[in-house]
Amino acid sequence: MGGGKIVAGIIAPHPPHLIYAENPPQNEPKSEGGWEQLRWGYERMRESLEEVDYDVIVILSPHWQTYVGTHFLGVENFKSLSVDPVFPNLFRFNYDMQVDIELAKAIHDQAEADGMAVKMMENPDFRVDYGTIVSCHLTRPDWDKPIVSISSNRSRHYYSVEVMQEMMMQLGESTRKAIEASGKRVLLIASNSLSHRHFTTESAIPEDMSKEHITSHAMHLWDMRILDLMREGKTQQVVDEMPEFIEQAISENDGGSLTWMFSALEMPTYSPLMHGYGTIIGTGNVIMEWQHEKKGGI
Ligand code: 2X7
Ligand code: FE2
Repeated sequence: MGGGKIVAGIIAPHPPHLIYAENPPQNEPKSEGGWEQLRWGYERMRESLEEVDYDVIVILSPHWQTYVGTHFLGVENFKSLSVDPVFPNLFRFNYDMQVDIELAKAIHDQAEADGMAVKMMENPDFRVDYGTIVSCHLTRPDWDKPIVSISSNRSRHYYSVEVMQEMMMQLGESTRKAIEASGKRVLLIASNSLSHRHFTTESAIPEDMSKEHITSHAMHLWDMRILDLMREGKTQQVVDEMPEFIEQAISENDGGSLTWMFSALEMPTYSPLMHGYGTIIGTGNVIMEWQHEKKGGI
């Protein structure tokens, strides 16, 4: 077919606190708000994405962890209750999502042809990870677009950050080739926090913002360094510095989502839109958009 396109790529972090604070009807626990800077950032990003025409969302979440290969959701509809294992007091979310199996299979097949170990996940009772659910909800609360959900192969843990990066660079290329061949217009989501050192105790009122701050100055400096590099269009340098960032800031990019997205976007050198930055239980989170089609990307 051909003519498919990645129209935009975003970093959309997934702490369940953001859903809790937003009080959507799907989530059982109710809050008094909180984490407004990040939620306003998401609001700005949703406004910006209203101008982007896309058919499907393709997302990679570090909370769907697979150790043998990269997996793809392969059932048309998933509907269940997602309970966060660490924060059941904040996140008990009724989800109902459609999967674009055709595109999922196309990326799977392309990655396989390119030498990767892959698998379609065809168990209808599979519980979708909360990273995928939170990022998709906050990006598109109407749930009116199908998604392709890609697992995070934990090659970082089995091997090293360097092996993870090589695999994600390949997966990004395979993703791009399959999208181009599909004829579809695609929004990519890298679902992750930046620095990822978090508090180990919860305050009496989880949304008490007088208790929210970055865990340390060192984490702040790391987040600002990576943010500045991305804003300057130095995505290759971000990838080059990733091993140190992951080692020193326990970055959630160890799941590969950012490297995968940059590779799929062909290492963009233009400036992304900065929609917001904020901390959640001490971790650093940014909401950022690469306006790929507008900037002349494929
Ligand atoms: O998954 C997360 C996260 N990445 C950061 C902070 C808090 C909770 O969940
Ligand atoms: Fe996370």
